[in-house]
Amino acid sequence: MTLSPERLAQVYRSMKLIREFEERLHTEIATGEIPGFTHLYSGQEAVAVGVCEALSDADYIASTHRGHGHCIAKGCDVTGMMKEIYGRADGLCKGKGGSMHIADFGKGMLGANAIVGGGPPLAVGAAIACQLRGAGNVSVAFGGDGSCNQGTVFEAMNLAVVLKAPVIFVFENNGYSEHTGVDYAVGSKDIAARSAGFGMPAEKVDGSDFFAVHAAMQRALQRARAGGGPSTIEALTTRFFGHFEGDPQRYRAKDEVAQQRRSMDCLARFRARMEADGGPLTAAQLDAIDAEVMAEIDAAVKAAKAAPLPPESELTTDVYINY
Ligand SMILES: Cc1ncc(C[n+]2csc(CCOP(=O)(O)OP(=O)(O)O)c2C)c(N)n1
Ligand SMILES: [Mg+2]
Repeated sequence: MTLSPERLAQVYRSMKLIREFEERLHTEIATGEIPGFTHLYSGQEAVAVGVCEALSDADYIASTHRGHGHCIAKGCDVTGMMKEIYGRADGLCKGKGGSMHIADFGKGMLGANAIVGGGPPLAVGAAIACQLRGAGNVSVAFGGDGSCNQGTVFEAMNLAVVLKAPVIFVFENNGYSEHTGVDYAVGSKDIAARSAGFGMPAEKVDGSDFFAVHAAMQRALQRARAGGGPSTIEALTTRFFGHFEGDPQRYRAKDEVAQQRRSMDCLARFRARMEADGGPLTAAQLDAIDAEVMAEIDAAVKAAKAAPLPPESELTTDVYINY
């Protein structure tokens, strides 16, 4: 175990925050109070947290349409995010972005992105900026299994290899692109091997195991920070909800999710690992973190519901950035 007890507690806290954020949103969305479209990240927490644990605010991530987990793992303020999703004036993006466009440049979070395969070119651009600044910072491109079929992603991977850009491509293979299974949609059936074809190291990890993701990320990070160029991590994972909120999920077996909640729950697996290793975190410590997180999410929802909507006078501002 290379992480201190304090950092392990932070890891568990981040994964639990993501889970409760999403589980609570699932309930709140059903009330009809939240505008827009939402894609929940529950089930994939170990990927976001395993990847972001060793990143600083000066390292960048480019996210996807399923971005809440990436934001939380990168340190975005949970209340600011909740307000953003509720479309409130003091949300992280003034309530104008919503679930699919949360960004926080101060935290190196370049934005969720409704364009599948839109993140990798941005992440490569950010990586080139890191390379030019020469401070050893890196950039991460998150994408789903569906994104690996996009031309933008191919071009981004090739350019990263050619320029030895300090970027890590993280493909979260949750088995589906919308309602289409990965076995049907990905010709080679092997995303990591496809990345390797571009000339970079690529490994496949168990995305429900924080420690496996973290170890792979350490290898990729060392390489990128040392000027060795890009790497790919394919994390095998699952989503506990539908593609979007409201998806009836008729393309999944009846008991598929229930079974995966039993066998692929990264929080349960983290707890089991602590128990098997005899610590360093006890069950009581983890329970205390759970209680803190529940209170934090509850407060975030209350604050979001009470916050003002943007005034009409702000309707046409922030359309273009002001430098
Ligand atoms: C360029 C583009 N094509 C199609 C879509 C419609 N779309 C939105 S999400 C999605 C599936 C993405 O699947 P995947 O990359 O596996 O991510 P997941 O939803 O599983 O997290 C698609 C096809 C889009 N948003 N952008
Ligand atoms: Mg997918």
